[in-house]
Amino acid sequence: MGQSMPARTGAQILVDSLKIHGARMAFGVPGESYLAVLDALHDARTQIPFIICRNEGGAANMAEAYGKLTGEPGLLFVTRGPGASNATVGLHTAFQDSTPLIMFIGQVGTDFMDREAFQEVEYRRVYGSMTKWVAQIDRADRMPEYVSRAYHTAVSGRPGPVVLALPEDMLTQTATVADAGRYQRVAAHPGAADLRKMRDMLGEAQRPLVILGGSGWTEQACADIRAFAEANELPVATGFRRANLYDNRLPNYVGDVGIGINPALATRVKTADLLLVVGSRMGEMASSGYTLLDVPRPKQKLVHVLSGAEELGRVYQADLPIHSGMPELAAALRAMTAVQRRPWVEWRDGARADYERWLEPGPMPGAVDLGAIMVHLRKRLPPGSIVTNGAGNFSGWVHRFYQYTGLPTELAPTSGAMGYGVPAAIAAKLVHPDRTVVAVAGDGDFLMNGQELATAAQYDAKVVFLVVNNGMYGTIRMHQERDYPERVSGTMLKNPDFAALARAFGLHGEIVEATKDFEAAFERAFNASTAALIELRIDPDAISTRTTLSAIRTEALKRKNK
Ligand SMILES: Cc1ncc(C[n+]2csc(CCOP(=O)(O)OP(=O)(O)O)c2C)c(N)n1
Ligand SMILES: [Mg+2]
Repeated sequence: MGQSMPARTGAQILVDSLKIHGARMAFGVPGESYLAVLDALHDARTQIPFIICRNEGGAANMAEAYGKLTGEPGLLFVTRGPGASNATVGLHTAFQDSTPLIMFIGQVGTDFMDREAFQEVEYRRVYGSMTKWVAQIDRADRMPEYVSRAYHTAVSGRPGPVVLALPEDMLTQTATVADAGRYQRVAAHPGAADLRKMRDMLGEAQRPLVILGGSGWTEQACADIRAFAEANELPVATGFRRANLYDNRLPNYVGDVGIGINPALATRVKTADLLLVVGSRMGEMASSGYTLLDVPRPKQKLVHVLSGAEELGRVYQADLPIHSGMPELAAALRAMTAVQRRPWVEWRDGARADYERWLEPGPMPGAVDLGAIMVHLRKRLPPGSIVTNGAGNFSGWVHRFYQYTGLPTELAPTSGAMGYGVPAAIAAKLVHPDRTVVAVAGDGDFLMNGQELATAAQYDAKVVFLVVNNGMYGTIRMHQERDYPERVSGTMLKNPDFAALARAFGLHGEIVEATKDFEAAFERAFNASTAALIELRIDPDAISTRTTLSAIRTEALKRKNK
């Protein structure tokens, strides 16, 4: 058998391994350091198209979005030093968002290694704190082993990013070696005693609340959780930027526990007597700065389910910690007999009523009302549409007023990274060509990866980009006016004409300066033969869904002069 096996280069063994593990596309920016991989990808171009990007930061965000969309590792290829450095933002997001991703770096050859040769970096040190594993593959014959371990590491337990460095000479070395099999995700299952105890706790509760979050979910797992929640008539909330884990239109969905949480929901989280937290770490953003649950011992009874054992007990001491994958837990909950006594139906309906009130936008200064635009998109976008965003105050309108219709319809960085929404939307359109994809970006946020409009044009990814232009880094300005009123520093922006910019990339572009013009502009963008961009010129005073910049400034001045 071994005799008939052909010798292959390290690069060919790598690409063959990726095919075996089910790769459907890869993202990156080329480098002379991994020409042999590019050559092997040439042979595999129908199975694994290589999506070339304009900055590794864009490519890394696309790979991260691919991981979020599919549950399989997003693949990223970058060159050494400069390329790898640009990609870091995507690794950080994959780490914080628990998204499976594998980054391959074309590394300096072993002949020059450790001399600080051209663009040489020691990746184990650089990426040690924001990846699950970093390694360098020094022998072509160990390629199947390393790639298999990378896939297993990225998807198992708490998912996350992995980095593999590929010395240039190893990629052209030949070896005769058997391929590994396809990877298998390894997950813990909830024990029978855990499930009995959980059901007993539910049976004793008066005011229970389910909070869904984290990664590792599948459409089936979401359907199973829904069946469990409906059978037990439970209210369901979602974590920060995880609102698509539950169809927001369902009558037992009660909102998300993100930044700018509905105060009524915050009160309910605090006064619940049982929290079933499934998948969410209840990190700083989901816990309103660790105020919703006491650290380390919450007042509420807590059932905490996480896929990584090392995360259980890290911040919160749960009454019942359960180590389980999300699909495994959800299937067990669906199979569980519903509790008979359910004194919380009124509590659930009250929570839903709080949410529905929160969904109604109030007045907003200026001629373009983002709340009204989100309400329009809620009605206009077909179910299953994917809405992406990066970081900035503009995202507050999306998270509060748009309704996500189930997994996977939301791509947003829990890491709070600006520049995410544009590349994530392009990846979404490539993975799901039949779905409508809308990216919402701030003016600051957009230009962090706006160069990827070229990628949208090149691959004909028909995304509708909405750029919310308030002429500033609004989030920072908001904090600035609160702490240093009337001392604007480092937060004002002079912007390009975004619509003209889109047209320069060969896309459709237009500007909306009044709410009433949005509907027609959106139809033109939606029906355009290319991707399209709409710049929304909003009033800088409209700083959030709840307050204005001038109100914040006045408050701060009053405090200061007291
Ligand atoms: C990559 C990155 N750099 C800086 C920040 C800090 N930051 C958070 S929000 C923000 C401003 C966002 O501005 P914009 O996109 O225009 O949205 P706005 O708040 O004005 O709606 C900045 C600079 C960040 N979160 N991510
Ligand atoms: Mg802005």
